[in-house]
Amino acid sequence: MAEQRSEPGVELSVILPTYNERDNISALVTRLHSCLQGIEWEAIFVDDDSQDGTADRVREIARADRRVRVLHRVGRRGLASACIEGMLSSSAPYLAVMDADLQHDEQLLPAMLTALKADSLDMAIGSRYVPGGSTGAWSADRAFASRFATRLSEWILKTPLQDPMSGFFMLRRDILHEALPNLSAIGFKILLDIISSTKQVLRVRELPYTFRARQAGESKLDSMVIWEYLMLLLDKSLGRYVPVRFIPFAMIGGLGVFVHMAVLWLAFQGAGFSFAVGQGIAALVAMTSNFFINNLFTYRDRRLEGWGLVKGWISFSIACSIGAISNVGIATYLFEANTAGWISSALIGIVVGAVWNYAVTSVYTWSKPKAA
Ligand SMILES: Nc1nc2c(ncn2[C@@H]2O[C@H](COP(=O)(O)OP(=O)(O)OP(=O)(O)O)[C@@H](O)[C@H]2O)c(=O)[nH]1
Ligand SMILES: [Mg+2]
Repeated sequence: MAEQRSEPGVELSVILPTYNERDNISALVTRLHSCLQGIEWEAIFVDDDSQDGTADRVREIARADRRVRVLHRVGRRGLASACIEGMLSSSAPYLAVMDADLQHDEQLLPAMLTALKADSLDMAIGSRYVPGGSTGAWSADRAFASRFATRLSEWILKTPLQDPMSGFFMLRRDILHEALPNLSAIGFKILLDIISSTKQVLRVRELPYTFRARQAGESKLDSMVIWEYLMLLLDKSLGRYVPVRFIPFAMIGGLGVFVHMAVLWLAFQGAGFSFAVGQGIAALVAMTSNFFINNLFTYRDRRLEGWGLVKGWISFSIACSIGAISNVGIATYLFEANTAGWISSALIGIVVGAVWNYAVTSVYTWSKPKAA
């Protein structure tokens, strides 16, 4: 059979996560062309179904430029998971991750590649905190938040780094595959996730660059980024022992007890309802508020909306009612059979109820999104 290969494969894939970045795409591709001359590269945009037509814009460019393509994800959001999927869709031996909003200095890419090859490093990182680098025109608040988050990350880091929060880096493919089984894929901090997921301490070099100001489009950073960051730290430290979502789920459950007591007090003592009716109202209010808080925080990446929200609330209420009945039933059985004292009986009942609620609602209320 005739030899079919004609062109060399790609050496470097640049992964560019996008959410509403349409007006930055064209300038970014032009800049990549000018700084990556002499390198076999491709740009993989990973777009989470942006409303502004980012994916269409990339496809338009890709029709005239085979170095460019888009991975269009539907029904999912998340910077870290987008980067992972982008990297996995590539066959290149070297992988770079870079923001698509022109804030990262693309001119650093050739130096990163040279450093990886010449000095047999595992990873090269664009760093704002080594000499010569800078965060540019950041507000004092943002600079403080970034420094604080960096300090917190020392808790889980194996490789000491000046800028583990950077979203701009290049690595060898085998490092990604080594980290893959342990990745959390939560939130914004994909570099931190990778570095803390490999068994070995990585050989890393940080190269300085200045973080540019955003020209077009809007920042996606919001206060939820802090929550997702905490979830990542929890998953990396306790995820081995307990599913990370169980922790906020149980904390919100604890909060539900206070809501229950407050509503019971209002209904029973204040409004004069019978104890049984007061209990019913209190349980319903507590379950409902727990459902909404979990939907907002614990299952933020799978949050239910519209009709899904109503269906989710019904399945959550049914599951938690069964959980409450088994909680009381088990505690009563243990206590009456003299197996445990009243405190231990009650605590065992609570734990069984909480695990049941978590397990059932994670499968039925917030099931994993179906393939689109
Ligand atoms: N695919 C995907 N990309 C995202 C998501 N959130 C943010 N991005 C992209 O990730 C990159 C970084 O997000 P930014 O909002 O710019 O975050 P930042 O650079 O830390 O913050 P600013 O300095 O305020 O811009 C940008 O290219 C975004 O379009 C997401 O949920 N999914
Ligand atoms: Mg940005």
